[in-house]
Amino acid sequence: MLIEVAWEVCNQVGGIYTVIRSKVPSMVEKWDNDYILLGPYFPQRAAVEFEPITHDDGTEIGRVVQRMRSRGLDVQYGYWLITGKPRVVLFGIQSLGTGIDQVKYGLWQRHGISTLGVEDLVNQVIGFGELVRIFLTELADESARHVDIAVHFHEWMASSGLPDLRRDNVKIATVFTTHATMLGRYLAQNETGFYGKLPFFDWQREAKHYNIEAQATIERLSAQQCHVFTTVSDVTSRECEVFLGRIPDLILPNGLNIVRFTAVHEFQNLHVKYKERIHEFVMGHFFQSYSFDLEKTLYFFTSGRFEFSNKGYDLTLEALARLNWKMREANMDTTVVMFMITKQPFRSVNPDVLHSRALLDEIQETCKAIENELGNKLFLSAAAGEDINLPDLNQFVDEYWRLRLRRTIQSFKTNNLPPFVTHDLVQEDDMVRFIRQIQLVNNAHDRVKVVYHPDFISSTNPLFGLDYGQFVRGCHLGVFPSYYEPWGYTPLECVVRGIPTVTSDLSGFGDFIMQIMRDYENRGIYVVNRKTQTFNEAADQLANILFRFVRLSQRDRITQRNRVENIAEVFDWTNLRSYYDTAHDLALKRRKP
Ligand code: G6P
Ligand code: 1S3
Repeated sequence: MLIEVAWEVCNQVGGIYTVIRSKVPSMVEKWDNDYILLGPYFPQRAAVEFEPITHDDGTEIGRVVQRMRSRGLDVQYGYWLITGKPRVVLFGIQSLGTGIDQVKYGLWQRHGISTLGVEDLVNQVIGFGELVRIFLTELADESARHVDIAVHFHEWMASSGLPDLRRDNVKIATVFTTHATMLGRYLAQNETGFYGKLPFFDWQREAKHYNIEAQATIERLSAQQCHVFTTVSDVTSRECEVFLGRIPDLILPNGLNIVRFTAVHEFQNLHVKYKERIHEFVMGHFFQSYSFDLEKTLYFFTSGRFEFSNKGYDLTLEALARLNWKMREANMDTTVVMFMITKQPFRSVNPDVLHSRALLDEIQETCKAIENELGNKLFLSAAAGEDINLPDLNQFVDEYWRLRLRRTIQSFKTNNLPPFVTHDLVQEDDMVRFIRQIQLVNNAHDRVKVVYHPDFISSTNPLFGLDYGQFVRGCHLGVFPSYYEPWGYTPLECVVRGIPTVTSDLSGFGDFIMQIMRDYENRGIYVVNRKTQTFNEAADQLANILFRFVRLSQRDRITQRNRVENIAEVFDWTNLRSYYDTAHDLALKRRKP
């Protein structure tokens, strides 16, 4: 039996949700009913994704759930309503009550994990870890005589019970995967020259400094005490050695559940369809101040959590400023619109942005009304044979519609520059400051325009009305030259939709591509060298990549989209699951040599 444990089971927070969820169909194919997942129980979130099993299903899982419930613990058992529909057990953390203090005392006494004054999330994680521990101990007892159990823990947020499970010699084989190290995340963001200094960091001192001792210790003990320790890329493996004191046994690259169209032109058609929707936004946003040729406009984007330098937003903006200069020098009439998509606190969408969008819709409706009226009257006139030459079309349009169109156009036009932020931010942030500093503020003469959208894209969004996948399809290039990125799903999400992408050799994905493919650049995956180049050199390299891209002909772009989409299959879980299989086999062997 295989059990995967993660904080993001039925609870989307970030990248691990994508790993677990997209992998389920492939896991169920191998393990069938012998596969279950354990996660935390948050009623509101689970309401959408979870269906309880209400009858006694006669399984050992069902029996363990019943036993825990009879002890007053909140344990939910049912199906996760996603493709593959696996069985899941979710734990209501609150049901431990004040018992949590005893658990924390035990962690300190037995393992030296100090949880004094930690943030609430750490308390929740410890509660979850304890319920997982109880469950696995009971399950191992229940099935001791006839089933081998492998348990795969994802991240420290799932594994605070692991040290006790090993101490008590519970009969399970354990795999622990870290998807980033806590210290790596903090230090990469705050220490210049992080990678050069890496071998010299003292994990304990740094953990204390950033006030993450509990998290870092749980992570370190989990890595050291599991049977098989893994991470998602070679890049992160190097950090593990320093911060966690163990070199990972295996690297488990991330994949997706890839569904490809039978006919190649289908995804190309989708690109055109969703590009039209982005055109509509761009017209509403920019054309009130000035216009440009949409046939010669390219859409670039970046997206991710707001870790300004970790995600390479600084490098992207710097390279865009250089691209702008290059395009102006070369007298190009192409326009690049760059969308910076992330999540930052905001009050609302900027009312001016909403207003201009609404006015554009009004212009469109008025034009449609005129088109209808004109078409009908012209048809009547032609059928009556009133004039065999094309008559003066103006006579067919009512004075009312002419005036209405003129008024709407007048109120649409403004002398202000199009704003480079779409929302009213609670606080000015690094992105805004950087954009101002490099002066990419949407001047008419700039060839590169910037739209900073501090909210993730969703279909209910009033500005685009597209979901994230559709938005990606409508763009021409994804730009993700990260400085700290254990794996990085965003470039992969471009590849599977046939959209070329930029990544970096410091991201797990970029590093992996360089290992498995020679002509990746020719296939539409550009890798910026951030390992050995300075910020300035990397910005130059990226600007050159972008400049080459904007000079491709449409025909070349179409070919490149076909090529990049062809790579998608490599990242299908049906191919990458084998890395997980190896980890589970190895853990079972190590437990029972
Ligand atoms: C797809 C469509 C073509 C269209 C092209 C636009 O390939 O099948 O009909 O011309 O996209 O490509 P572009 O890179 O200019 O958005
Ligand atoms: C982590 O999520 P993040 O964006 O905080 O895990 C992801 C899944 O393995 C990985 O893609 C990403 O690089 C990590 O950073």
